[in-house]
Amino acid sequence: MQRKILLDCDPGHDDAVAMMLAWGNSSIELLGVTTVGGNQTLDKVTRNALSVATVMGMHDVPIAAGCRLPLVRPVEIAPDVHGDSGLDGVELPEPTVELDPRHGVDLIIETIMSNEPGTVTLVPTGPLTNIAMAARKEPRIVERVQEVVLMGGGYHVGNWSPVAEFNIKVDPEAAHIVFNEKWPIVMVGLDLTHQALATDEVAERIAAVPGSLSQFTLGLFTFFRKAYQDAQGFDFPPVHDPCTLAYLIDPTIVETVKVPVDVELNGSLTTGMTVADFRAPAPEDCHTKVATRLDAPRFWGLVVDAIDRIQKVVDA
Ligand SMILES: [Ca+2]
Repeated sequence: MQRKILLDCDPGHDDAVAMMLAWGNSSIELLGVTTVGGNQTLDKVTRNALSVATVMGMHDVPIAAGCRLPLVRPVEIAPDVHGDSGLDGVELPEPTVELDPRHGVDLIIETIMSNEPGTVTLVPTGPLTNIAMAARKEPRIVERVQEVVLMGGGYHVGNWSPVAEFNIKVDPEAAHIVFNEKWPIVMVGLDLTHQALATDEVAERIAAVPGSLSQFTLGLFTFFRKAYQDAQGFDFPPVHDPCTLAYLIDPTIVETVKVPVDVELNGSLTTGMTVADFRAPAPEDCHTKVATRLDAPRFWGLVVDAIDRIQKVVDA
């Protein structure tokens, strides 16, 4: 059975790969894409989403722009990691996919409310502003959502501070709202996504797929690798966001453990930290899981298959 998902993203190199996996895997039904200010400004990431949709021939999935700014804090973007466009390293085509006129938050609400309860999964891969706003605007979505599988946070390391990950750090109040609603949450954080490294071997596997989409992906990886080398001291870039989709496609690829998680708002050093409590067996009502271990070869197998499948449809 297909998993119906809404992808809420800020493309973003790894978001672009998440779009490929969401669009190019037969066990996912992509109901919509919403954008949020994050890796770059809302205008830039929205254009990037439309361009990536154009590259993939994705014309029938609504794409709507969401929130421009975090709920409380000043906006932060990540040009050191994603470049001036938010998707540097590739030639982005002029979009031929049109933007849905709705606000992203309304697209999220309308999609959840118009589908059977318990059938729509939210997949946020940017700051959680849209998801928090949707939960506040229409609280009934919380019990209708099947699961929230988000890229963000980490229980051991940070990347935007010693202990905070970018998506959570940019809008910690939104993250606090999302983690404290009682929907089932899977936190696919840095502990997991730092295992999703685009190594030379991965690049070779992608390069072996005929067509332009593999070249597009390699262009993304080349820029992303340099950025991660320069800004964060990685040999190879971690491709965070598609790990959420891998979990949904095949949960045996992403191991999880049930632990309570909350978001620090008031720390002088730790604001935006996702605090996971590993001390004891999780309480009965624990609604959060954290991702711990990735089967990287099978994860990359999914990405390669998605690129191949999309290319064949584009060529047909
Ligand atoms: Ca992202």
